Amino acid sequence: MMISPYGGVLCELVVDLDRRRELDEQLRDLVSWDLSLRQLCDLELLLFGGFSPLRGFMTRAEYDSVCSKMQLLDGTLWPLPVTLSISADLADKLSVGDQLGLRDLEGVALAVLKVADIWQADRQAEAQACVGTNDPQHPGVEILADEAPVCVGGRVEGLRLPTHYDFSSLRLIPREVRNRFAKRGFQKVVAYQTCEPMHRAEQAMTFQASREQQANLFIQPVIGEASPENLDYYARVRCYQMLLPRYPSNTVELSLLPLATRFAGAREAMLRAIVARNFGCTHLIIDSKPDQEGRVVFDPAKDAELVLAQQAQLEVSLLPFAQWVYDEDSDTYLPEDRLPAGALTRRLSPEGLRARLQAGRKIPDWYSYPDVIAELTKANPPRRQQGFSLFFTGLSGAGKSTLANVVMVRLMELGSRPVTLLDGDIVRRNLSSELGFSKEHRDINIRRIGFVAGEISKNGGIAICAPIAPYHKVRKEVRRMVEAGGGFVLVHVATPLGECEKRDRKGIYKKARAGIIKEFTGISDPYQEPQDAEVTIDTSDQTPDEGAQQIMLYLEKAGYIG
Ligand code: PPS
Repeated sequence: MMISPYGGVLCELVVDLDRRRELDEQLRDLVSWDLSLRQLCDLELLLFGGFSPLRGFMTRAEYDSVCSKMQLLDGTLWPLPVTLSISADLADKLSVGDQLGLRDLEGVALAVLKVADIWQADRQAEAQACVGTNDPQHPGVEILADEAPVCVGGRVEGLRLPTHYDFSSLRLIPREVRNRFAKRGFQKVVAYQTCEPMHRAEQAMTFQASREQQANLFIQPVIGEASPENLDYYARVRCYQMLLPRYPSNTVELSLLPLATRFAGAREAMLRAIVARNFGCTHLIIDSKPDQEGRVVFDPAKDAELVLAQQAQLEVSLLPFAQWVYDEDSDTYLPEDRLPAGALTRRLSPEGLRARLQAGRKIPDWYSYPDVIAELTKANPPRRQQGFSLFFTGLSGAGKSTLANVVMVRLMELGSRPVTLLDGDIVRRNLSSELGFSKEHRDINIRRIGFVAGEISKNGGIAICAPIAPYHKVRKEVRRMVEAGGGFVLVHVATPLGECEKRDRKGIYKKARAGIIKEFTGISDPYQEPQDAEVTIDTSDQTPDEGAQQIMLYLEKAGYIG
């Protein structure tokens, strides 16, 4: 017998054709909400029953109960809130009992929510309860801080599942997966959920885990936040496909999981166990390797205890995750705790792998399979063949434009790639002429620069950007955008305020001190010093040529030029 869905029934929320016609008709007069990428993931999980027994987005009472007691209102164990944040403007237009259309990024109507509650989430308290910290640097806290506090809760009726044009044959819904398992006679199934490519170690570990449990294997790559424009994503999925023939035939299934990661440790593991169970799995292994940004979903040392205590209720066993390392003697991978004494081992960390790819160095055969290595190498050309963005940040008058111009000329002299200068003034004139200097407008300005820089980098060029960019969060967003298709180098032009003010070439500091210019960075508006700059230059004691040389040396050392 296959394991039952969590709560007994698979709650698929997509309605039949007649009801869909009715709702489509009503939708013309309904207010609607355009879902973010993360909200789209949550809705998809709800619609296809991945979050069974949930039938909609949570109300305040459900949210409070989940945060404080890890329970739904009927007492069912449920670890994490599933909420729908909306804008305050939209909330003002809604009342309890209304219907709200939910649309995807292109405006296609996917569902209708019957409003049962309009309420305010306490994201700080939620972070403390669910992620276990309020540290603003923690990825789980960062995600929650981005969510607007106003939420709408209520049951959802689905019109259709979101459309995916990428790897559509690998996007099985729980019902389809369960049917496949049934046809193949899979009863015990180990789910392996990962955000990273799989290599020999992961193959050995998943194979061994399923063999020990006398179970089959279900590889569920978590692809929630991977935008279809992210080149790595395609390579990653192709690598999973290449791995399948390395398992005995008829013992493994692969399907992509559109889950938005919450980085919530033990509670996240429980949520994933529920999702895995809804797909028909009895066991779960969560990859605990850090992702490209060093973020970890689950840390066995810290988080396993709480999950193990709840696994009887979840009816899904969490399998311990030992590190598997290459043993030279036996030419196999073994769990670290089962290595023979004095074994000669080899390891390559995710950072080590990335560094090798960036430098165009060989990936050793003992680490991965030849076709997987070829795929990764193709998707991650060495830095000298990639486009990149040089992103200067610093106060007005710090010397960003001067440095950017000198570096631009140096890179043009090299002639390796086309160079585009997106200086603060140029952008303000051409791309952002309607914007002022409020935080909101500055963030829009920087996102626009990031978008253009990302496109240039993705297509093999060099974008040199030189805005003030005073806020850390949006700088980080831009880094992510650009790194999806190229390199990103943050240069902090750290000339102190006193020096910038002393120079005051545009007379602008004087006006700011006199209050004629409001919200002026460094005087009446904040500048958040970057902690993640690749290069830091103080122009008070360096000529532009010396500063530019420092940047060129970094580019050479990091493998972008030379
Ligand atoms: S931001 O914050 O990144 O969007 O700013 P940016 O697009 O780089 O624009 C900065 C230039 O605009 C002039 N200016 C101001 N700067 C800061 N605060 C206020 N309120 C302001 N008003 C006008 C200023 O001359 C900046 O030019 P640079 O070249 O940096 O000196």
